[in-house]
Amino acid sequence: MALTVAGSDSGGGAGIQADLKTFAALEVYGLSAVTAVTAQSTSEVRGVHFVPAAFVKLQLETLLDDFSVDVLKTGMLGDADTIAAVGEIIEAKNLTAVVDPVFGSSGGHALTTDLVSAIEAMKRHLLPRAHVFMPNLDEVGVLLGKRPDNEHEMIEAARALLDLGADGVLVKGGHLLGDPHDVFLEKGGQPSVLSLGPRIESASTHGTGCTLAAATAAHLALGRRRFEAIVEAKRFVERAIAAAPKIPELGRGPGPLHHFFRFYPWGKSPT
Ligand code: PXL
Repeated sequence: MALTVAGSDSGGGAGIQADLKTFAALEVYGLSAVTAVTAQSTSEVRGVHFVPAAFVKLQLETLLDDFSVDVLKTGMLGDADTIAAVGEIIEAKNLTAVVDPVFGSSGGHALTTDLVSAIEAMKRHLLPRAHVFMPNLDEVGVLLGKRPDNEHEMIEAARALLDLGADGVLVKGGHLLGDPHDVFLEKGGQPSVLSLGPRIESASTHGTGCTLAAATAAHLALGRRRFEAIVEAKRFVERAIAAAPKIPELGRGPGPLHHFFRFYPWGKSPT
């Protein structure tokens, strides 16, 4: 069973919605604690309404008192108090955590109330409790003060994030030019460069980061080891991007992935 702690994307492509679709597509039962509600389409974020940290905590405690959660996944958390509360619960309940350190949308909209305190809280409370910490290059830049712009710098960044206390790190290099590759590093291990093949030219990339983290959490919940879980998750994302159609009905901005590609082609009812 997997539990996502993340924000709602009203457009259905990222956040809680992407996470629950991913869990379901990978046949893992999903729970959710909502940290924020966004008024969002593929082309814009018009507003964000944050859930107070105490109420996020109440959702988590309520769930954890009843369900057996294998893996917790975090996305948009909104503010330092929520980040600290989630970190404390991971510690208290000894949960396996996949942390996607979301600070803003890929369109550049802020998804935290105060960036400085959120960064500090992330480094103090959440990063040291992450089984897998998976920032993209911009998020590495925000956390470490320098955005990697080649593979060597990605490996250095992964080392720095392990030094800050993460147990395993995936630095996602999708925003570098050329074919995408990521760097994986875990405590006591050597860095691995992961690539899946040529970049898929697609306008359907909204929610890619959320989906990758959720798929990693799902594969961990299914019993895979960390490295295999990440490799399987990357495959899932690649196929979900490739299966997504770019049609006008799906909005003017970057479109959602097709999470259920294994079950039915886009647009066809499974019945
Ligand atoms: O991809 C980051 C992200 C996370 N969570 C929510 C979002 C977004 C990006 O749009 O809306 C709720």
